[in-house]
Amino acid sequence: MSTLEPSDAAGEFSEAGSFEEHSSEAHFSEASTFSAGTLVEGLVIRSTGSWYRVVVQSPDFAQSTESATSRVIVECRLPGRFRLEEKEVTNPIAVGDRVSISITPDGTGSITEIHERENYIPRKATHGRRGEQILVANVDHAWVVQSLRQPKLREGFIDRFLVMCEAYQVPVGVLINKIDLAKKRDLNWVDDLQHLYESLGYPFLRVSAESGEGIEKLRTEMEGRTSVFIGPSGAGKTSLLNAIQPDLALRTGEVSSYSGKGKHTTTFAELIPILKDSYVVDTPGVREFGLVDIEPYELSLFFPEMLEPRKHCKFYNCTHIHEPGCGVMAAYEAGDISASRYASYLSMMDEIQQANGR
Ligand SMILES: Nc1nc2c(ncn2[C@@H]2O[C@H](COP(=O)(O)OP(=O)(O)OP(=O)(O)O)[C@@H](O)[C@H]2O)c(=O)[nH]1
Ligand SMILES: [Mg+2]
Ligand SMILES: [Zn+2]
Repeated sequence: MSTLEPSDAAGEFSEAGSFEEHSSEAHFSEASTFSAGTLVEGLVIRSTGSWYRVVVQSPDFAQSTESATSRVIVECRLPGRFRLEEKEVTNPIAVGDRVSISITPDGTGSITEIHERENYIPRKATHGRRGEQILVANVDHAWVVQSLRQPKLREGFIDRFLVMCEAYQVPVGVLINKIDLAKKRDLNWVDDLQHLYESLGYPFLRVSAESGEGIEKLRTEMEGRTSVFIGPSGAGKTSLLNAIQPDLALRTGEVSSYSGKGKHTTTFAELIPILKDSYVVDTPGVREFGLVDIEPYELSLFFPEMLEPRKHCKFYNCTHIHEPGCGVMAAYEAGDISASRYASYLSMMDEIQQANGR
């Protein structure tokens, strides 16, 4: 069982990305046996911009006993009219979307309908393009992944992502990886963080892809759900998935000892089948998670500890920074709001106000 299959051995020498290629395809049976014109529903697991990889129930499902082989992959195109309809987003269809497709004579599919999303996580468009991009749709649970060191844990990153998830109604938790690298004082810090985030209602797990600590707990959290991992490059998102299910054998990268940063090993978001009836989206590392579509006066709605104090503000449009009679500042001064969270609030407010002023 531990020996490499010939295909794995070959993969070691091929281009970047080929392991991911290999691992996702291994879960599904080969080419579809649908006849042209058939209409089916499926789940988008990968998007390259022009082609969408969609997983659908196999037509010979009845004879199949194993669930993995009851599904097939259909490579699909999106007719131009959809691209025109959704102007504000740069990608009309995202990983995680449920779609209807029509099988074409060459065995590929044409997307005919995008089903309504339960939720989604947006991010600012990359490569200097304007507007927003949908990172992933229909998420059951998101995890913000930070490594304790290499790269160093940043509370500001955690708070930004938590705010985005609150704003977009995505359940979210905090994962602190590389706990094996912890020194004594690091552990006290992590204890404080755990106390803080749990008191705000966020699940908090300390894990190590290296030593295996916490992996069983994480596995339980992921079972039966579609999860997504977000964090900086090098935090160990992909390594955690490999620890959860070693036969995924996804490509991981080194962290540069010079900069302490990762090298962007994962290059696109992909929905990966993992465990039983579960999916996970491994995303490429992001340096910072930008805020999308949040107004200055609503920012405090996405900080659970500010919900009650903000009711006591004298002004209905209080920004909780300088106004007299501010309930949030009073709570902060009384020690009921942590210094790091209030600092995150100020930094996000600054970003929103600057963006609005432009
Ligand atoms: N010591 C230690 N190293 C780890 C751990 N998890 C991951 N690493 C190392 O961190 C480096 C980066 O891991 P990746 O899994 O590629 O990180 P990533 O977050 O997927 O990075 P991107 O794909 O670039 O976003 C690799 O060298 C891993 O071996 C851990 O728990 N402990
Ligand atoms: Mg990765
Ligand atoms: Zn206020």
